[in-house]
Amino acid sequence: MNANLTPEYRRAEQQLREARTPADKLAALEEMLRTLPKHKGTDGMQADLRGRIAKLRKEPLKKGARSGFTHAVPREGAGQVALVGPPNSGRSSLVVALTHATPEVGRYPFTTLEATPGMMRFEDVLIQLVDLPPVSSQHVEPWVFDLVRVADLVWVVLDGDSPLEGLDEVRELLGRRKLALYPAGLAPAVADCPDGALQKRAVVLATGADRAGVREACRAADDLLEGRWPILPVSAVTGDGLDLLRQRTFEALDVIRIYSKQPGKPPDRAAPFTLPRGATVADLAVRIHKDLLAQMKSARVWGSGVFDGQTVQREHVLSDRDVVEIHE
Ligand SMILES: Nc1nc2c(ncn2[C@@H]2O[C@H](COP(=O)(O)OP(=O)(O)O)[C@@H](O)[C@H]2O)c(=O)[nH]1
Ligand SMILES: [Mg+2]
Repeated sequence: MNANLTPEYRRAEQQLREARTPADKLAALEEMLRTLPKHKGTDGMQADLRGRIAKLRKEPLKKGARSGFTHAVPREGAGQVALVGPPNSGRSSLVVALTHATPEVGRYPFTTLEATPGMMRFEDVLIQLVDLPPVSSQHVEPWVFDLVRVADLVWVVLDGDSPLEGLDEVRELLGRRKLALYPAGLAPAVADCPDGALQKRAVVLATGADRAGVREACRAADDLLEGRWPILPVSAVTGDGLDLLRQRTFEALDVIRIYSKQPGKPPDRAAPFTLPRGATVADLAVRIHKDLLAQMKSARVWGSGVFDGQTVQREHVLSDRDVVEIHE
């Protein structure tokens, strides 16, 4: 079969062969789906991967399953963000400030012992934040690494008083579990990535921007790291930096928003579908309904890169904010 598979896809395939836990398998399958070239010739492979992912995602819910991954958080919205940081770095406070969720905020190092999801709004999409217990050299709940593996993005949440130490510690502890972070917006650095590690995009932020000296500490850290790990100062108390954080997070997820419409009706602007950048009309059809792709005859698109209402085929690559009408 000649599906023009990319080196990224081959790497993900290799990851799958080496995967030992359901979480690793899930992460590898999702990476395969993400990097699989999307065209007619790979429709079957796409369907197969989607089926295997769906099956694995259900697995932890199986009664009496002994292996498996007990703290899985079902993904919702435009993407899942895992909040990783040292004890008391302000993860739970951010989740409280940005979502309707109510994880406990406290002065004790291990206040948060569960994974607590909440939905953060950015413009017309919702992004899922998952508050996690701390990572520290003293102790990490082992399942925290599983959740990081399957997340779309990591927020490294640092205490603004000592951002550099925190960043080093987080990267070191994840690295031991073969998880390599790289800053969103920059390409993964080969030198930073130990053999066989899973690369995860990260946005790095420091809390406490309302306190004296924190912004300076962030700037000093940026200088020391020569701009390789931009640190965004934020405050859960004053809300400083939170708008920028939402925006950076949306950009880091690298998704596009698509509004579907029915023939003769206005588009549904209330709840866009979100798809990975590079997604096609076929990807959208599958997302809308599992049988729609088989029934689809053609589609019309309004948006950038097309004239209004242009008829396109299933391989057509969509752009952010396109309006799409699918004809059966
Ligand atoms: N001044 C200030 N205090 C904060 C900020 N974020 C968190 N805190 C405080 O830091 C402590 C730890 O916060 P928490 O969210 O529980 O940290 P977690 O352990 O990372 O979840 C709490 O006392 C918070 O009130 C912030 O942006 N500014
Ligand atoms: Mg907490």
